[in-house]
Amino acid sequence: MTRTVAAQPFGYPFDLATTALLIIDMQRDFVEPGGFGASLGNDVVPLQAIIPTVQRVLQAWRDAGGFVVHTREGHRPDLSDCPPAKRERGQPSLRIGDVGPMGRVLIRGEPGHAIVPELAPIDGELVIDKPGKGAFYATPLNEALQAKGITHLVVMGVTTEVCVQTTMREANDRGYSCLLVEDGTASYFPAFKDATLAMIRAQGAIVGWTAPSQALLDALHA
Ligand code: TIU
Repeated sequence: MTRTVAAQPFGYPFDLATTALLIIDMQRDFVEPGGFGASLGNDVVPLQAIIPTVQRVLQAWRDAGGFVVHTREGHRPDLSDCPPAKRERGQPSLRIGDVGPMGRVLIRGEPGHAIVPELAPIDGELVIDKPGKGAFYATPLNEALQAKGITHLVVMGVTTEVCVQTTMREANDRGYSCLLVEDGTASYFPAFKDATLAMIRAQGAIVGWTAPSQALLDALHA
């Protein structure tokens, strides 16, 4: 059954059986004080604010029987998958691998690396650990989606212009049709979020579509 979301720049048609809900990096390291995002000098409040919306969409998607994928940005404890250029970038108060209030920053298995409890994955959902900003780089994501016959991705998460946009561009080049949930994504920089939404849907959905969560929920319940 094909459903259509009232989206921009025009309707987004999808079939639940061939669409995955992709939730990007809703980890404590990005949305809580003392994590990676805060160490870069950012205010995490705008990111925390989307948790209830992401939770509402996630619950509706689960109730409808849709496939869910969560991603986590992070590195192995020995940092062998962290390019020195990434670790050395900027002048953070804590670098990747340093010990902070939520354990070693952006390291797999540490408390800060975990997805926030409100959005914790459940049995049957795929969790992809990624060393980069894009979820397709150096991960088994594409193969896992192909094996399930997934052609469409509904995307939420943080941050809009970094890991979300990078992942949507990677997905678009691999042939996936992507919808970004406007109030299910956030940036430390509101202007960057607005610009990203505009550039994604420009030129006739050159990267993908955008829609408010209510439009997606309406299509799911139709
Ligand atoms: N810094 C920033 O905006 N984002 C990241 O480093 N990672 C993600 O977006 N997940």
